[in-house]
Amino acid sequence: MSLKVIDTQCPFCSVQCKMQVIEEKSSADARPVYTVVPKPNLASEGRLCMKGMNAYQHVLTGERIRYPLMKKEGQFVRISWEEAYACITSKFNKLRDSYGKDTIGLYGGGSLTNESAYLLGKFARVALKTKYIDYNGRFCMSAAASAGVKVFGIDRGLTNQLADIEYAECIILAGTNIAECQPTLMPYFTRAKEKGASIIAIDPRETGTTRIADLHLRVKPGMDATLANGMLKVLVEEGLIDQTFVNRLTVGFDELRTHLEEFDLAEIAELSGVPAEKIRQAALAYGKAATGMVFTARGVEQQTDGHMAVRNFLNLVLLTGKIGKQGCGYGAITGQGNGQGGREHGQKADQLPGYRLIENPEDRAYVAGVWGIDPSELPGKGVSAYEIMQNIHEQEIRALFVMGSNPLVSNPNANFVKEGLKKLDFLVVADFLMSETAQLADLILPVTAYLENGGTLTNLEGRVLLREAGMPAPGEAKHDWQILCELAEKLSRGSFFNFTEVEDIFNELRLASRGGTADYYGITYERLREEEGVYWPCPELDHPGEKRLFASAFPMPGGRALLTTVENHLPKERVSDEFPLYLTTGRVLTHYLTGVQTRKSHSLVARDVESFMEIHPKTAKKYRIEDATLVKLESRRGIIYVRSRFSSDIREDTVFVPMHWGDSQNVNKLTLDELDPTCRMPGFKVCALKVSPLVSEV
Ligand SMILES: Nc1nc2c(c(=O)[nH]1)N[C@H]1C(S)=C(S)[C@@H](COP(=O)(O)OP(=O)(O)OC[C@H]3O[C@@H](n4cnc5c(=O)[nH]c(N)nc54)[C@H](O)[C@@H]3O)O[C@H]1N2
Ligand SMILES: Nc1nc2c(c(=O)[nH]1)N[C@H]1C(S)=C(S)[C@@H](COP(=O)(O)OP(=O)(O)OC[C@H]3O[C@@H](n4cnc5c(=O)[nH]c(N)nc54)[C@H](O)[C@@H]3O)O[C@H]1N2
Ligand code: SF4
Ligand SMILES: [Mo]
Repeated sequence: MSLKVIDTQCPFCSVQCKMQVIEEKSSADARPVYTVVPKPNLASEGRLCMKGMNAYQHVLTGERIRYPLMKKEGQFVRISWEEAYACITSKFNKLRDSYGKDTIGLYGGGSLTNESAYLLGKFARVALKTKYIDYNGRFCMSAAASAGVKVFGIDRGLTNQLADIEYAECIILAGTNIAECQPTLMPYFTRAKEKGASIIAIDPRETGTTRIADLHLRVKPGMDATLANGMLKVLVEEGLIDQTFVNRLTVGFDELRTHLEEFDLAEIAELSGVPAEKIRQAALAYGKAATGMVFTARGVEQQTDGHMAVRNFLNLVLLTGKIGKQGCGYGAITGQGNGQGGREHGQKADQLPGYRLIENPEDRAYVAGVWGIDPSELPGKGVSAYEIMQNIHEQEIRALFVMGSNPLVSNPNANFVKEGLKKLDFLVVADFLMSETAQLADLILPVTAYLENGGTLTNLEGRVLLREAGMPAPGEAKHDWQILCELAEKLSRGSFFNFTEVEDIFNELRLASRGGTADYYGITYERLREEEGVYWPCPELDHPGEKRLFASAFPMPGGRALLTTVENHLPKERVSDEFPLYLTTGRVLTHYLTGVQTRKSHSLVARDVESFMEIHPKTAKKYRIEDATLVKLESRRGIIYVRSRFSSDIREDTVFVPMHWGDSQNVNKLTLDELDPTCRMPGFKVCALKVSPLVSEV
């Protein structure tokens, strides 16, 4: 019998729970049996959720892509890496000769390690010299990240450690479903509750998270900024302001106070769908508590006013001075495994490593210096993820290189996106499973998965963690970073990508981020192996890493954070006689994002095999819909078919559908492609919908 123990961390969400995968074989040629055990660590404290427990299944499945595949007459056929690289270079060169450098677009993801994300950004700017690069984090973190930068001067998911949560006397959970999306964090909140904390949840429906709340504000989809205006108004009127903190560490209070005077609480109640008395109760509970924390996630952020909505929640934090000390702070609950690091090192259209800005001359000069190029060679900023899809439609972009995302299922208005992707002259997808987007590709490059691919990832606390590789690559799969280095060589830019070890890339990233906002300079692989992760910013080798931000001031002019006046914004698409219901979208416990990985796991599929629509029984009755039957959902952009699931816990004007399925159950065929004006986040969480029973026509 042989036994192999692989120390790793879960590939899914931002908690990055540490775990061990144990491979047992009764004889040399017997089929291995796998067991997963959690490993104690500072974030999950040794817990694993159902997805982590089963995360070996999709990696060890027979459905892995093992060889480069090229589409010939509609079928994928195996080719060699040499052929694959030759095809890419010849297509890219031809297209660039005809249409210019910006004809190639790159599209990355928040599952990539810091090293691969960094290298993808560098590959775009140095190997291809295109301005068009963006990533799926645009749909995930952009509202909270842009709000954090504007208000605090820095964006890091949580401003403090998870360990601080139990010291909060009042916790606001706005548009976050931790029970299903970061389940191993729930005990932090239940522990706070046991110590007497009151919890306020803001969500249009009841979830495992709202169930632990003392007060649940069942907000109308898209009306969080308005609701927050109501709470702010109560705080000011009741004098629950930390005036010393406001005077010393913020700007904009007088404007905010005057702005709030214009609002009427009854009107806010009407607009937001939350009774005035409940708004008051929530404001009083948070305002009167000695300590408190506010968390937001995609419910508040994936809106066409997501940036401003988050800023209004930050107003709550700042007016009450509840930040920078134990039991106080703000958290944008990061989503993907490396959602945090993936947004710091240059795969976003306007960013260079370390959160430097591509349009800032000093930042350009610094990074160009590290990369050994002239700053004038760096392109300017490109456009956001969905705008890349729009440019593809207009054939401004004719080739797309996707690494670590499934844009066909995760972009809004999926029918439009599919039409565009089909217009491309050349689509390359680097993945380890056959995603819906990969099916449309001309060329698929097989990559290694988390068990085989080492590198660093930064969890939701801003803690950088090292994940070591534990298995050999299957078939001819290569690491993402390896592909980028080899391709750069073929494009005659190999001297800038001369890396043989992933650690060498990290060491260059450390330099490139040095002195930037997300400064990783003091973090080394050696430290990561010795310590249980290191928080950024960490500017020097002997720096412990910043566990709690803003203890004395904000990295803003005069050390002061910015208060914001926010209007009562309405969703971009309103209900009508034809489309009478609101559709909101999100997640369930068992599946992850577009489901490419979790739909390959038999244990997870056994729990949720298909999509569904959560609907209030009263609403269902109105539209002649029975429980557990197939229904047709239609918006102004598309149609999907899912099974109904009755729940008296959802608002009667709202229907919820998860995002984890493709094709005829791809909820993004319905969603609206209006973008937030500041951060370009789509409004995934509201559009107008029509529901009808699916009856066969005889
Ligand atoms: N099981 C599981 N876990 C995951 C993921 C997954 O796919 N599956 N994905 C990971 C990723 S990348 C992310 S970004 C996170 C996402 O984590 P969350 O943001 O917590 O997840 P969502 O389900 O998208 O949305 C959260 C809640 O917002 C509510 N909501 C909808 N509309 C509104 C609104 O207008 N206002 C308010 N206040 N709430 C609203 C929904 O009902 C839902 O309960 O989860 C991470 N963890
Ligand atoms: N309607 C609606 N739409 C949404 C959302 C919503 O709440 N509602 N949420 C949005 C959010 S928050 C997010 S984060 C996006 C996510 O959207 P996507 O990025 O499209 O989601 P994933 O399913 O994670 O796709 C990742 C793909 O990369 C592959 N992959 C995983 N790890 C690696 C790796 O290390 N290297 C490479 N090369 N490939 C890898 C996987 O097999 C998978 O095919 O969806 C967004 N779309
Ligand atoms: S999905 Fe998230 S909470 Fe669950 S085991 Fe993985 S990292 Fe931990
Ligand atoms: Mo996300």
